[in-house]
Parts: sequence; C-alpha cells; structure tokens
Amino acid sequence: MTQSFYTTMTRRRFLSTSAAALAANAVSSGAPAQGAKFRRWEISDPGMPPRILDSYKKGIREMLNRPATDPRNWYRNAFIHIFDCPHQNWWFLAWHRAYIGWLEATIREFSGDTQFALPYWDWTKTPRVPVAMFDDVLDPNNAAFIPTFQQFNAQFDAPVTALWATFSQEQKDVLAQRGLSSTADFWSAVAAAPAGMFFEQPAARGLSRVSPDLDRTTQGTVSLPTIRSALRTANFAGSESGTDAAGFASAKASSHNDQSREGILESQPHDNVHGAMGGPAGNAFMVSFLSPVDPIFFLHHGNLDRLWDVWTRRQAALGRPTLPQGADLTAWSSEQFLFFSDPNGQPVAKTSAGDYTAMSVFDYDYSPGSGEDQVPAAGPAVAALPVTQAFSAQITSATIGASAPAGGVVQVPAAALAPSAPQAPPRVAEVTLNIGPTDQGRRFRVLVSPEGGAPIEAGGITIFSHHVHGPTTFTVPLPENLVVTAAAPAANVPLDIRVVPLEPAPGAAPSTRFRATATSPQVAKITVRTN
Ligand SMILES: [Cu+2]
Repeated sequence: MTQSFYTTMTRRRFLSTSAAALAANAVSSGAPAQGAKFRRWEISDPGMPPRILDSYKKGIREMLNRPATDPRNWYRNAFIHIFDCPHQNWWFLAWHRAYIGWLEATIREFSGDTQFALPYWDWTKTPRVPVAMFDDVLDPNNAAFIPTFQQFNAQFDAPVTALWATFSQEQKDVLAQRGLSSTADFWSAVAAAPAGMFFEQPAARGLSRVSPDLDRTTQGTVSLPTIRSALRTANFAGSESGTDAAGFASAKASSHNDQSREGILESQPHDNVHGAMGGPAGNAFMVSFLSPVDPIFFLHHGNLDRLWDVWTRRQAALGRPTLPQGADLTAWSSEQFLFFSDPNGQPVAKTSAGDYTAMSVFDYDYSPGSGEDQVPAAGPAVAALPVTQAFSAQITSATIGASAPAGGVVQVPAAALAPSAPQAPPRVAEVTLNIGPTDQGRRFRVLVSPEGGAPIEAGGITIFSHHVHGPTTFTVPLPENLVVTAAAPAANVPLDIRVVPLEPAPGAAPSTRFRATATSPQVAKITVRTN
C-alpha cells in the first residue's frame, strides 16, 4: 500500500469518527426517520410494489454473472461476511446494517430500478420461508448458482489468491484474528460441507417449497413473546464480565472479531433462523458464514435491522440511551470495517461502526412489522432502572447429550418472579457453553421447569460461527407463563434449566450435522437474571 493511500484512509477514518458522534446525537433525539427516500417492505405485505422482487432477481443475476475478479460478484460479496462479520458482540447490528445497505445500493445500480429497496421477512408474522423466495434466483438451488464445490473452487482459486495480494496490513490483521492468515486457511474454511461452508445443490437450502416451515423450536424463538422480551432489553450492550444483561445488540468485546455474550435478539431469532434454514438434515448455506449466498440472508437481516429501529424508538420514548455511553461510545464508534465495497466496486469511505448508527446513512425506512406495539408514546422518562439481580445455577450435569440432561437448578426468590411492569427488562436465563470449532452448526433446546413441574421450552441455541472457541453466553428469555406458587415472596423457587439436543421431529435422533458428541459443548454456567 502506498503512503498517500494510507494517509487518505487515516484522514477518512478520523472524519467518519467525528460524523459518528453527530449521528449518535441525532439518534438520541429519538426522532423517527421522516420522509426517507427508500422504503423496505415486508415481503408478504400487499403494499409492496410487485417490481421489487423482479429488481432483486435482476440484480442478483447481474452479480452472479460478474467475473470472480469483480468485488460485485455475488460470491465475492458473500466472502465479506467470512472476512469480517461480527457475531456475539456489540458490533453485530451496526456491521450487518452496513453490509445489507451496501448490497442494496449495488442491487439498485445493477437492476436499473432507482427506487429499489430490499424487502424484509417478518418471521414473527410468517414463520416459514416466504413462497416468493423459492422463485428463480431467489433460491440458491437455482441453476444460475454454482452447483458444486469443485466448480466453485475452479472459478475462485486464482481470484482469491489475487485478492489476498491486495489486502492491507490492517485487513490482514483482521483476517488473522479470524483464523484466516492465508488462502490455504480460507479454502479449508470454505471447503465442501460438512467439513466446510459450501453446500452443493440441492442442499444449498434445507427448507423447500413443500416443506417451508421453521422447526418448532425456531418458531418459539421468533414468536411475539420472544421478540417482546428482546425489545424490552434496557441496555444497548452489556459488559464483557457479565455483571449486567448482555444487551439488545449483544455485549461489549475488545474487537469485532472476538466473542462475548449474545443478547436475546442474536441468541434467539438471529441464530436459530440461520440454523432452521438447514431443515431436518441441517444443510444450507444459511447455517454457515457463507450464508449471504442465499438471497434470503438479506431479508432475515433486514428484519433484525428493523427491530433495532423499533428498539431505538422505544428506548428514546422511555428516555433511555439508544447507544453505548461515554468512553464506550467512542470505542464502539471507532471500530473499523475494512471490507465493504460500493456499487462501483470501490472500497467504501464510511469504515467506522459509528457511520452506521442511523438509518439515514442509506436513507430508508421500514413498513411497520411485528413488535411495533412495544414503542410507547413519548412521555416523561421512566424511573431509573433497578439493578438486575443474578442467581447462579448449581450445574448437575455438564455434557450436552449425555444420559443425564445437561444443566442445573437455580434457586430464585418468588418475589423476583412476580409479574413486572411493561417497561421492566425481561427475565432471562444466560447459558454459557464451552464451545469449539467442531460445534459449528449444532443446535439445542433450552427447557425450564419451575418447582419440579413439566418442562417448558424457553428457547433454542444454534452455534452459528466458524472461528468459535471457549466460553460463549446465549440469552434465553424465561417463559412469560411461568406459574410459581411459592408461599412467601422470600421463599425460593427452584428453576430447573436443561440444554438438550434439538431433534428434527419429536423423539427422532438429531441430524448427523448437529448431533452432540463426546466433545460436544459443555454447559459451563447458567445464570438467571431478574429485574
Ligand atoms: Cu446473520
């Protein structure tokens, strides 16, 4: 890299960090986006102009037809997710806002539809793959996609080597943190499934036109009670140490390549919809970091981005912060995203997380969807939040899939489980698993039994990553209908919490792709957090 290019980049970063501070102030005012230029419609909304899906298809086709040397090639765009996507930390939402925003701009350019905006998929309203997403190039099993790994490798081997030679030292540092120090590392990650991320046709997507439904556990993770719990989360990001709730956007980490604690939004709808797209066998691009090969990726993340907007407006109406505060905001805003490119195939100028705090960066808004009822009318700020209380489980069995179900019992005072006000944060179970690279794609259910009663499914866990290792915490909301009958408020209620493998059908063995093994994750810790 030449000195002048480096200087330009540095100055750009300085400018964009200052812009981040301005954008942060704009968001804090709580004003909803007024008169945005582009509207993202829910895909099953009769109000969506029919040309939207035609434009999306046209743009995808153009990107599929680009040479493998062009950053706007469809697969090259998917590589950005492997190189750089943050998961399990507080940059999860901002990075994905940027990622889908730049893709939307490229589709707008390539489709020639100057009014194009991505549709989104409100899975709470429609807990199955929208039927339109099986049409033409909206389905990655379509013939316009590369059918086999061998053909994929033949097309991309030389272009990936050429791309690697262009990376700056800063980009190489990010890649190294993610276990991608060389093209050899890249190709071992992007091998044919099950070892790698490339799912050959017809396994590019596991759910089909005849069997489009999300599995039962995932339906629970996108249900209105779960979404409501996510939206009631009172902080943007929790601490790394775990003394508070993980946060709406997931918890703090020192870089966007590190894993911390996942909040409800990431742990439940995000991870489990990715996993559910694999169907009973667990096969789909969507279960891996090559997930953006499936065009539904951008509709899934559109809905998560919409929920971020709903949460931001709710927080503002309640007089609560919408972003990290103080030094945390500076640290969060200045994180660098160095792999995006614009509709001309050039690196984008907006490389700071703080550039993406407000939807005005891409000038869009959303048609109303599920969860909108959680935004109260603006009023006087509510009383300061009580400090959350945390109760630790006695773990009685650690290995998931062993004959004794993994988990333990938490003693929670009955008073802490009494009905709470609508503005109170949700009661949650934070489940910490020790995971390793071979756990990628594994899926579990989390069951809660109060006072020795019948187990209630509280949520799911899908290990969605390729470079995970060590402890990762997943947040599961406690069921709203927990019935406890303790005599006195001070009496303890034993909550029995278990993590069990997810079966494709009741009583069936889990898929070989996500079956628990002797090396399967260990339950390291379970904490119940109440308000
Ligand atoms: Cu995702």
